Amino acid sequence: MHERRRFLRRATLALSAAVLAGCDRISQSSWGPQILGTAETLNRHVQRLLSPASTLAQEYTEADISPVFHPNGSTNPQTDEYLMLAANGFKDYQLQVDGLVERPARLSIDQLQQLAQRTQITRHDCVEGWSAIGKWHGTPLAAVLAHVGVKPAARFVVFHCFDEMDEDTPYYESIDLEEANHPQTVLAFLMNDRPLPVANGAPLRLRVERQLGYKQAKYIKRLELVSSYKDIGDGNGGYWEDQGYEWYAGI
Ligand SMILES: Nc1nc2c(c(=O)[nH]1)N[C@H]1C(S)=C(S)[C@@H](COP(=O)(O)O)O[C@H]1N2
Ligand SMILES: [Mo]
Repeated sequence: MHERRRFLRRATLALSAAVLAGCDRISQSSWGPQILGTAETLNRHVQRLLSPASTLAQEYTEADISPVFHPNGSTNPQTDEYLMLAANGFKDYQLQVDGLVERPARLSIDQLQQLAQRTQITRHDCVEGWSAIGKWHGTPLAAVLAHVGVKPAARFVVFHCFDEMDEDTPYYESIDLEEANHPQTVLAFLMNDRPLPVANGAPLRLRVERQLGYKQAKYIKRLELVSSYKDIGDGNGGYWEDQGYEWYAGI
């Protein structure tokens, strides 16, 4: 597995170099700068060539589920809004969905459940060097997007979270619409057959299984459809991205 990953990394680098070599010419044309604006975007495009949109992350069996799923990052949000919701078991929770959508909505967990449901057992890989296998059950993000109707100008889904990091900066993340509509991209409310624990992101977290741990936004408060994430946070598409991590965190 490691060998294969190393091979893919190397192939990615080689391809990036090859594409970059042709890049000067491409960036003369009007669409060039948009598509090849940053090495980051390029990296994502090259990764997509190696692993197309339809690729599924590996799924595991019940026997593979880790006895402990180590909570990481925020594990106990302390904002007033979150504490109020937590105080009565998140019964009043509603996911806000707005931005570039036809029908902005507020959806309870029950309403989400009625849209569609999916279960998957997958491996979570954190950049800090640990992995864990967990069983996730929730609503595919694609079903939520279909419910609200995505406007043509929308390109990304931004996940705004309840928890605040240093200096009151809220955690946030973003993925593009291709990733958002992938069958394994799920808004999960059950973990290992039980309501998601607070430590792991209650009441609702993202599972976007082909990417690293920091993309798996916990404590989701609001989904915002945007054409660009430049005006959110420091403009790099996520809390950790604003500290220098890659936006496309492919595994
Ligand atoms: N809202 C929010 N989401 C978050 C984080 C966080 O601090 N806040 N940490 C991320 C990181 S780095 C990891 S590895 C996973 C950890 O998920 P877990 O607590 O279920 O293990 O959540 C991710 N999502
Ligand atoms: Mo992580």
